[in-house]
Amino acid sequence: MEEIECSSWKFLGIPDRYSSLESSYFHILPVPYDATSSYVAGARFGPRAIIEASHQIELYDAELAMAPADLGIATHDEVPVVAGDPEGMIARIEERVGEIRSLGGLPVILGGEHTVALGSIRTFDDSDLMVVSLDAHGDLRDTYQGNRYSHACFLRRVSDEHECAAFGIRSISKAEVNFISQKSIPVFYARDMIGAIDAIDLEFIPEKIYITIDIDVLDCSIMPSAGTPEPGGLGWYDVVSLLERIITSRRILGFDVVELCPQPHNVAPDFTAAKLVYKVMGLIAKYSRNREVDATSHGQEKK
Ligand SMILES: [Mn+2]
Repeated sequence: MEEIECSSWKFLGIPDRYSSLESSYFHILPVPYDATSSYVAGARFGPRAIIEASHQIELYDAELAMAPADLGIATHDEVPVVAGDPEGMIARIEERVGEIRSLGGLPVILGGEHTVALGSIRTFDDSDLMVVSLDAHGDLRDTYQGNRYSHACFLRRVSDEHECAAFGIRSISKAEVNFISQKSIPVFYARDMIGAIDAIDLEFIPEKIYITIDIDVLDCSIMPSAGTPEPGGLGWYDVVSLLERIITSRRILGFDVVELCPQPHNVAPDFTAAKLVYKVMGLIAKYSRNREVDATSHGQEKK
């Protein structure tokens, strides 16, 4: 077996020829930010835990019969955290994601609390974009603890600008339920999804999407390392099947995995989060329309 140098600050620890900024398709942006956590703090340690755990992932994905790493995965430096200024933090993330997009790369954000996804989503002004959220919580409050940019308001701020849909919900306030019926936001409750992923009608999802995954969409038995763990969540294969159906034949403009809050004596959830990141890359590589569109755009503006 070929001896490869392993970089501790790279997703998968892959060698330079598979991880250069110029040639990689996927671009990991770690954002260690968790200013507004309301229960367990520590999502700031999420990106590092995911990158560390990723070194144990088998590069070949036997289910997909390919190695997604062949497309190249660059890992960028962490976004430095601005304390006490959520909007300033969102602006920094937006700038860094803009840089990734100008390289022609697909942004992959590692949180951090869910608010970090706003900085990524804000780089897209496409009116036909839908933001697809996987999350135990509604995150549709207008404000939370006096903050419009709390993690609990994430999807509400997205809904100010884009169409959105939410999957895996099992904790939501009455006011949020009223809001979703008022705005006709498609919401799928975890209880109705488990064991029935293939029966969900996903025709309403347009071609262009951004996917945001709060790790607590997974059940707390396999994902205890969440900032706000909830019982009754989806299993690994539920989430993978759902993502495969969402990604197939669509264009994914970017995605994020957020809210991993690592525990010192249980690395399994860190590995699960890392493997989910790699699985989404594989599903995009195999089933999305991304590569077809990228291949025909020949350096023209990619939007
Ligand atoms: Mn959540």
